[in-house]
Amino acid sequence: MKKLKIAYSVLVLSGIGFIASAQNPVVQTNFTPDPAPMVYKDRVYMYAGDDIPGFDFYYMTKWRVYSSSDMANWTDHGVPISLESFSWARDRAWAAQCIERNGKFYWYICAQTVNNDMAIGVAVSDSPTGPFKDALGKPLISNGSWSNIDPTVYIDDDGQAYMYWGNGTLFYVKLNKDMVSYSGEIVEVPQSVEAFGGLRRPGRPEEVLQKGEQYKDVFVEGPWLFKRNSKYYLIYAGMTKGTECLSYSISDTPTGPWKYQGKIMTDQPTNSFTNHGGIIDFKGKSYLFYHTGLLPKGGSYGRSSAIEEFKFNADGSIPSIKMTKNGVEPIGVLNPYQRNEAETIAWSEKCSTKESKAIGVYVTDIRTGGFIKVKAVDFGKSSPTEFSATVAAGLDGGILEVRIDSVGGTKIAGIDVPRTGGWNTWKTLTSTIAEKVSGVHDVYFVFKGENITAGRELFNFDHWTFKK
Ligand code: FUB
Repeated sequence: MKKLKIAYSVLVLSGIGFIASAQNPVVQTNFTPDPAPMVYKDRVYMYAGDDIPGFDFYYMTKWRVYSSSDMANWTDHGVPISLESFSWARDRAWAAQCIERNGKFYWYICAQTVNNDMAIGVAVSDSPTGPFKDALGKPLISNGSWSNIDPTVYIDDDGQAYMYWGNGTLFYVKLNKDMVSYSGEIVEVPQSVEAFGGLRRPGRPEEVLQKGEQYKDVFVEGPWLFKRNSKYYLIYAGMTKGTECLSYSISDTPTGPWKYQGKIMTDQPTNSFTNHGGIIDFKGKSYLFYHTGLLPKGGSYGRSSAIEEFKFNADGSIPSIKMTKNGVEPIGVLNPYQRNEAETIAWSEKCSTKESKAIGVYVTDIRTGGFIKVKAVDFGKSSPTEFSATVAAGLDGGILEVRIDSVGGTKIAGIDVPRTGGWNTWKTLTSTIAEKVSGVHDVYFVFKGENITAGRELFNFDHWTFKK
């Protein structure tokens, strides 16, 4: 048994170099393609899809929400909407975006209809995390076209809302103030060299390049509209050497004419054919959200959200942005003396999340060798005296250790989780603080079982707190 324990520590410690700094992909418990960030009050909400790898197409049935106040620790709010939420939708829960107007939240989605075409719908809620309800009971945009995907909505300073969308062809329409109907015609924005850098070559996919030809750019899909210093920016998935890139165009009006500006993110190791982006400013910094296929077991049909901080150039142009593993640094601290959800995570391994009607989202599928890292936890000047965690175990349970600064770092508390009477029979268990801790630290909740080779599910974990 002793030998086994030593082998385990070496295994864990050897992984620290990568683990300690990684922030991308942002979510490790699920696949999260097509991220759409929204700033509301002092938090960023990230709306994403849900790739189900193992199929040879984008088979997706639901949409997820996460939020963060510091850009590093992301809280999982579960699955507020799915294909089942829209009676007219039968398949392909593809890219979506949620925006707020007058205290209501409008989540624009696209999905395949019973006629096998794609349509855009909208769900509404009083809260950014739901519950959401299909606002119309039918699509907002449905006209038999396969191009009705990837809606993005922007409300201009004069209150006029615009919705852009498209695949291969870009469209827009003016939304009414109710945000669930539109006025005027749907306008098609012509593909042109001036607007999007290149032309779609008829009858030939862009990735097939003839000898001596140069790759051009083109609007492919995934538009994202925003305004900065009186210029309108349209970022979108363009085309590079055989995969999508992120490109952008600008205009003096929200309806164009658009002027192509170049590629933002291109020719980088991504392991995914598609990319899909969104840009926000939050607490004085600018962030690009995008996706890659870089999560283990990921790929073109298993994509995950990632984030990079960047600075606009002095002339307002967007620099070329690199995909990184390190992602972004926290821009705030986490208070350990409040109730914290176990599903508030900066990085995790060997666990996943689930939701129940009774308690909402919780961490499940916890295995030996797994952990949850929470970044920049501020213990203050004096040490806490107690740690408590709310857990449930249908079988033997396991050990929940609290360590600081690394998976093998100083252990400050530990809880032996017994069989609680069921996987949803929750018990709050307390540990005294073994080693005093103060100041700001990364906290690791490390999961261990008695028999480390068994790899069985240990316990479920809902929330935690420290007490002084
Ligand atoms: O996620 C399915 C589709 O792939 C999206 O709608 C596109 O933007 C591309 O990312």
